[in-house]
Amino acid sequence: MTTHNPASPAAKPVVGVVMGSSSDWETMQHAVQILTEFGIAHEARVVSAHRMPDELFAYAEQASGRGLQAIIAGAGGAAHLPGMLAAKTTVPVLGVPVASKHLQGVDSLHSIVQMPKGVPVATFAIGNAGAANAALFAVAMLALHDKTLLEKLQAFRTAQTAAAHAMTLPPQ
Ligand code: RP5
Repeated sequence: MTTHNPASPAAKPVVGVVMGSSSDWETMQHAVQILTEFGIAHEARVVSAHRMPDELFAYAEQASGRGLQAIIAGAGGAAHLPGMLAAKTTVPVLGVPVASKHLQGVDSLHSIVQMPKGVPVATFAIGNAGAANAALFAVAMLALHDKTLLEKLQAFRTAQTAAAHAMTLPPQ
């Protein structure tokens, strides 16, 4: 298990970042970067749906009691991790489709987004943007009850808008 608690080493994680393989880290690190930037206590670990199903169930079953308020779950290919977590917990699950070698993540996207009615997974874009946006979404959820965090999120948006205003194109 890898934990990252920027707020304080003793802080209990409020967001869990899980992924099906260490090969997903290249994508999922973009979620962790955002959580770190916003000072959200979090943890990151590999929980493979197919290779360690018992740990997947245990993680989901313990999530609420451990204080997790969101789980960001990334997986590729037959990406069952987010859906199976959602089946076992009411903690909101944010799914990130990781790009796969043969089908470029369209398989991952379809696996995650096509949940049956009654067991939702909030599904984000394939790849790095999806991982970052899942984390930003978790920040927005937490900011509903945290004024300081809301101000940070608003400042992030303001800076992003300023950066877009400052964009230039090569001479035509
Ligand atoms: C999925 O299979 C993982 O989420 C990963 O995206 C994909 C490939 O895993 P590795 O073979 O790289 O471990 O379970």
